[in-house]
Amino acid sequence: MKIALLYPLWTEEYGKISHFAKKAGKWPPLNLAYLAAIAEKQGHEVIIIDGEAEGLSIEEIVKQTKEFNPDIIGCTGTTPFYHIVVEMANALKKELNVPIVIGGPHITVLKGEVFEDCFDYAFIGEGDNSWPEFLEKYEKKEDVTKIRGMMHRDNGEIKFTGQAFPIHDMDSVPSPARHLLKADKYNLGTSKGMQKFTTIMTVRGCPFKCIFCSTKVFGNDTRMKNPELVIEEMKECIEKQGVEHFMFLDDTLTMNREHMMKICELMIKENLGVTFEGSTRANLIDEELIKIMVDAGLIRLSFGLESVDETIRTTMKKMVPLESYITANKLTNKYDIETLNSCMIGLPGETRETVKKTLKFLRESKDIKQANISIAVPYPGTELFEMAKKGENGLKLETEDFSNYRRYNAAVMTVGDLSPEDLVEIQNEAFASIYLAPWRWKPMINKSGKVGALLTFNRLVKALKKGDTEFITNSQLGVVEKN
Ligand code: B12
Ligand code: SF4
Repeated sequence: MKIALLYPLWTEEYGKISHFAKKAGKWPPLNLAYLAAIAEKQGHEVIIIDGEAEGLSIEEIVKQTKEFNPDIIGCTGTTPFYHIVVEMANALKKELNVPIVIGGPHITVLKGEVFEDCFDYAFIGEGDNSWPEFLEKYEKKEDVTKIRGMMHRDNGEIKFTGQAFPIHDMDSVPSPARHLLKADKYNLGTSKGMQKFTTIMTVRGCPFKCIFCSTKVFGNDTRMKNPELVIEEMKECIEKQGVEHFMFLDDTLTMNREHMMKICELMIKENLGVTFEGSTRANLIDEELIKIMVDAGLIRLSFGLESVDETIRTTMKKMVPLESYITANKLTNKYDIETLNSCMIGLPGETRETVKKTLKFLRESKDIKQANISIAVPYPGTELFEMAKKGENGLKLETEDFSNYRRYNAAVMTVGDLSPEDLVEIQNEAFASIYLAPWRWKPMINKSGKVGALLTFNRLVKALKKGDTEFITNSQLGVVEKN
């Protein structure tokens, strides 16, 4: 059969700040590449159209899909951009009479609520077992309605066979079919300049339970890919796609210390000569581990710091002591690793005072060289969503229009006295406040480019024009005048 896997352009939705989003957006759609590999293994002919990477409109995606003339169309979607996938599927339905199937985090959580008519089948949870079974049965014209992990309609009634069982043997999942992607489209700014990069996943699942996190596809059970196979996958990316930098997508990169150690040892032994980065918890690193990771090519590490307020920290259940961030950043600085500390405003208990506390901490902690501020979003299926819906902890859910469920320039909850508009304004000022520190400019320009730097400057000008710089101190403004 011929299978078209489609990923629409989504960063345009960010309007003026779409440049930032685009920088983050040109990432390979790894899920589609996994599904493509499974389908190719069964002998099907597959294409992936990455509308985001190639800047394609929905009309253009429809045109290219028609030219390919597929037997099945597959798409994926996260919460805030699901409406674009629906728009694309509706446009395809008008032109092509083939089943359109959907999977991914949004439908996995909301199931029947978002199983729009434009979709014929939906995959709930991990697709690695249900997708090949579906393809095989569909091709043989056998019954596909009993396959575990799927939804379909029976005389207009939605039927669901239960969430797919998680894959236990990660080694049985074929490596993503990256050869179907245009490798030169995927570049990422790092301290080494723009690098050809790809994403890679060596562990699925996360045992932690942060209230804002939407890890509903992979769940709490962690499963690891054999390090030898990880290295094989990396080698293929280097040899066939010229990949220079790897972004590890594991939820917590150093969750299993021995596993990471082994991967790094093999990277060194095989002399891969690439760089890599990932995200982890500040209390899950130590010097021995960091040293070997650096020897293997680690150049950037991200931590989720979120807030410094202890009450907020307890409520969000992150369970990483605040002191760990100082120790961890000191350590990563020692090894010259660019370190990003992600903070969040608008968690339960947030007030203007708690935001100021977080910003003060970031201003005064010289060890924290790079930070980022997003707005807490209550993704459906999270504990935060339930709290906001029930009006607990001073939260009020203002909308269930999921297209606003982004982390930048949009907020959907009132948090105590802070309205969604207040949170967007505070995010602007907080960004400006963080990036007024000159030692943060270089890493920021590396990551976002000169246009990104101008946009951050623009945030500051906007804040100053308003004549309200509550979150920017006078001494910081002095820095602006001098520069
Ligand atoms: C890399 C990543 C990104 C990259 C995107 C890269 C890309 N092109 O795909 C970037 C940085 C751009 C990004 C942005 C955002 N992300 Co993000 N991201 C991730 C991350 C870390 C890995 C995604 C991934 O590749 N996973 C591996 C694949 C294999 O998993 P998967 O997509 O779930 O696919 C499996 C199944 O869902 C299923 N499946 C999926 N699609 C389909 C389709 C078919 C036809 C079938 C059969 C099966 C199937 O089969 C797959 C294999 O089992 C996840 C966390 C995670 N652990 O997954 C968050 C995650 C997906 N992101 C999330 C969010 C919230 C966002 C943003 C909204 C953040 C923001 N800026 O506001 C944006 C949205 C971007 C978008 N277009 O949707 C949430 C999604 C929550 C939700 N309810 O939708 C996640 C789950 C993080 C979290 N724990 O909260 N993200
Ligand atoms: S935020 Fe990170 S550590 Fe917390 S549950 Fe999600 S993936 Fe796990």
